[in-house]
Amino acid sequence: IEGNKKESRGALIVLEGLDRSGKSSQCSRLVSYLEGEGLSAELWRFPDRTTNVGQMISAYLTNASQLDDHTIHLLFSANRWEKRSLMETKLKSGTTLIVDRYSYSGVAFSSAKGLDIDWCKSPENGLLAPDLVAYLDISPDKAAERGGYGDERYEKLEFQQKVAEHYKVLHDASWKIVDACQPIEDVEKQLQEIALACVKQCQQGKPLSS
Ligand code: T5A
Ligand code: NA
Repeated sequence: IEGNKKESRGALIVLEGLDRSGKSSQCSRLVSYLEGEGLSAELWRFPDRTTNVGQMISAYLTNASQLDDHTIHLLFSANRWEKRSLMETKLKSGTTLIVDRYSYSGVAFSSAKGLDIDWCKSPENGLLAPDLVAYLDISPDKAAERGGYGDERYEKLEFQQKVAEHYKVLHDASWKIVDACQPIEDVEKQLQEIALACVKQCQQGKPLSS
């Protein structure tokens, strides 16, 4: 009956992984796929370099500015906080968000620099909890072989090796680990299946949490 129909919400789906693991390629393919299935979906990314905070982050990443490790950590977190209410509105209105990096990047990269992991996690408390985290798994060596490993601050093999170790500490059983060394289309197919299942769960009333 129309009157009893519960508004279905969108899913918060996060892709994580080392630099060059293929997140951006897969996020845009996933959005196209979901739209093709008749679903409302948007591509989001963190850092969102378009905001004032995002511009400070971008300057730091391109080595145009220097910042204390704690300060940049808090800016990455602030960049997520400034988007929180819009994310919530979109999700509640039924739009699925495919997000290229989220809090896990924040914690993995900063703790890889040596910052205390609990300190790193604390400013993330209260952000929306993802319904799905898909980790694109690639060795740092393989990732470095891919095109365009550039001049950005963290794009160095030795540092990416540390980040990979810190991501491992963050994994829990709910993460979907996808072998990112497969051909692009195979990774895509796997992500389509797990994302669609997640979207359906959310449509069926899985609550949104912080
Ligand atoms: N960061 C981020 C923090 O420190 N704290 C935080 O809180 C956050 C959010 C910027 C940096 O900021 C750090 C992490 C980062 O170091 P970014 O702007 O997202 O983050 O930049 P990157 O993650 O570095 O984005 P990349 O573009 O490097 O990597 P992607 O998106 O993972 O990879 P993608 O899709 O661009 O692909 C890279 C290359 O590989 C090829 C692609 O064609 C492309 O050439 N490729 C494949 N090749 C073979 N097989 C496959 N399956 C392939 N998939 C892709
Ligand atoms: Na990217």
